[in-house]
Amino acid sequence: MQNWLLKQAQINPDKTALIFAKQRWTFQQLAAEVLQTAGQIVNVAGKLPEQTRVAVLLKNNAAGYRVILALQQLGWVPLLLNWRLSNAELERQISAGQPQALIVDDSLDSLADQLQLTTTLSPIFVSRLAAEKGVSIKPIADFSADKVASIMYTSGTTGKPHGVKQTFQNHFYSAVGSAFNLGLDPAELWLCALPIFHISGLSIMMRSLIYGMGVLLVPHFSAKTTTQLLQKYPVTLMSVVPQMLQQLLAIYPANGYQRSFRGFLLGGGPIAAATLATCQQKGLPVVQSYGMTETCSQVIALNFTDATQHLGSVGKPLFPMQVRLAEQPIGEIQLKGPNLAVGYLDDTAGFLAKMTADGWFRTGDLGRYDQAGFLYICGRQDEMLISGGENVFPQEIENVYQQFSAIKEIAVIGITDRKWGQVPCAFYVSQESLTPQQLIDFGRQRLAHYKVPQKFIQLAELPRTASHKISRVKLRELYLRNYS
Ligand code: S0N
Ligand code: AMP
Ligand code: MG
Ligand code: MG
Repeated sequence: MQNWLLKQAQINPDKTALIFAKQRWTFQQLAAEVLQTAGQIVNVAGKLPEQTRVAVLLKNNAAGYRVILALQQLGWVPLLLNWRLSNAELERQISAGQPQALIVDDSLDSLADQLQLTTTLSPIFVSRLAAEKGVSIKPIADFSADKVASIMYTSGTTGKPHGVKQTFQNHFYSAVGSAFNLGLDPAELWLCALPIFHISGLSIMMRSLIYGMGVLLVPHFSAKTTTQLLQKYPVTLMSVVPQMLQQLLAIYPANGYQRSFRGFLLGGGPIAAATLATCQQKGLPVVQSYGMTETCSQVIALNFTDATQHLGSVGKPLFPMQVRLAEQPIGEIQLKGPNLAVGYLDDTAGFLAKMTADGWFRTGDLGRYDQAGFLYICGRQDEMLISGGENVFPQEIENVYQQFSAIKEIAVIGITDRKWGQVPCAFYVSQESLTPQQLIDFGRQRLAHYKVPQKFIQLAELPRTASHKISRVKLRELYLRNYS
C-alpha cells in the first residue's frame, strides 16, 4: 500500500487532518511537518535501518502526534510507553523492547530523568528535536502490510509486559471493519481524548490516515472541556472508556452537542446497563465495542441501528474477523482474522501460548450469544480487573508487595468502584501494625498509581481452599459481607 500519509496529502491536500489547541492542519500541512520532524529525528538519532524501534513517552499533543507519524515515515517503529507507569515498570518495558532511541515529551522530563537506562539511551526531548534544522529524508514509499507499524505493551498475568507487534495490515483491516460498521461521514471528525499510547487512541490516528479523516486531539480528558468541545466543533464520533462516558453523561447539556455528532464508540471495559439505559433516555447514541491491544482496537461492535435494541451487548464481529466461543453457552472468546497482531516482541512462545492448536487467538474473556447472535461479555477467565480502562493483574501487585518485609502474605482482588469501575483491594497478614500510608507509599514507588490497592485489610490469616491455596472466592465473599 502507498504510504498513507503521503497518499492523503496527494488526494485530500486541503482536508482537515488534525485540530489541536485551536490550531488546524490540513493533510498537506501535516505531511510537510511530519517529514520535517522525521528529518530532525534523524539529525539527533542518526541514520538507522528500517524497522528500528524507538521508544516514545508522549502526551496527547501535536508534537507527539507528529513524532509517531514521523517514525512511521522513516520506516522505524514507535514503541509506545504509558507515562502512568512507575519507573521500574517503564525500565522493564524499555529494556525488553531494546529501542535505539527514546523520545520524550518535555512535560515528562522528571520522569525520564529518573529512569535508569543504558548510557546510549539518553532521552531526546521533543523541544530538542524542534530546535534541530533537520536533514531532508526519503520517506518510505510503501506501508507494507506485514511490516510492524507500532508496538505497545499490554501486561500479562504476572506483570511481565508483552510488546504487541501491530502491523500496517492490522491497522488497515481494523479501520476498514470500523468504517463498514459505523459508516463513514465525508466530514468525519473524531475526537481523541484517549491516550495515543493506547490502541484506543492510536487507532484514531491510523483511521485518519486511511479514511482521510480529521482528528480533534485533546490533551487531557476532562468532562467539562470535552462537553464544550462537543458543543463547539462539528465532531462526529468520540471514543470513550466507561469511566469517561459516565462523567460526560452526568453533565450532558439539555441542548445536546453539535448536530454533527453521531455518537460515542465505547470500549475498553465493562459498563453498567443502567448507564447505557440513561444514555438512551437522553437520546445520546452509544455504540458498544469489544477489542484489545492484540486486535488493534475493536473487533466486535454494535452499529447505530442495533445499539438501541441490544443494550449491554458488544455486538457482532466486524468484517472480516471470525469469532468463536470455546464452549456453549458461556465460553472463552477466540478470534481469527487480519486484525490480529502478528506476535509479541521477542516472545514467540508467549504469543503461541495464547493460540489454540487450530490457530485461534485466546482472549481470556468469556462471552455468550443471545438468540439473535449478539455477543455479551461475561467476565474474564483470569483475575484481571479493569480500572478506568487500564488492565490490572492482582498477581503483579502481590508480587510487588511480597517484597515488603513486614508483610507475611498478601492477596489482591478487584472490588467495584463507582468512579473507576473496579479497583484493587488487598488483604494481608502481618505481625506489625502498618499504616495505610506506609502501604500506599510502598506501592506507589513500584507500581503505576492505578495499580496500588485502594483498600488494605489486615487479617490474622488468609482463607484457603481445600488444596491450601489462597481463596480469592472466599476473600470476595468476606469483602462483600464485612467491608463493602
Ligand atoms: C479515564 C482516564 C482519562 C482518567 O484519567 P485522568 O482523569 O486524566 O487522570 P489524571 O488527571 O491523570 O489523574 C487523576 C488521578 O486519577 C488516577 N487515575 C488515572 N487514571 C486512572 C485509572 N484508569 N484508574 C485508576 N486511577 C486512575 C491518577 O493516578 C491520579 O491519581 P494520583 O494523583 O493519586 O496519581 C484515564 O485513565 C484513561 O485515559 N483511561 C483510558 C485508558 C484506555 O484508553 N484504555 C483502553 C485500552 N484498550 C484498548 O485500547 C482496546 C479497546 C479500544 O481500542 C477502544 C477503547 C475505547 C474506545 C474505543 C476503542 C476502539 O476500539 O477504538
Ligand atoms: P487491552 O489489552 O488493554 O487492550 O484490554 C483488552 C481487554 O479489555 C479485553 O481483553 C477485555 O477484557 C476488556 N474489554 C474491552 N472491551 C470490553 C467491553 N466492551 N466489555 C468488557 N470488557 C472489555
Ligand atoms: Mg482528571
Ligand atoms: Mg485495558
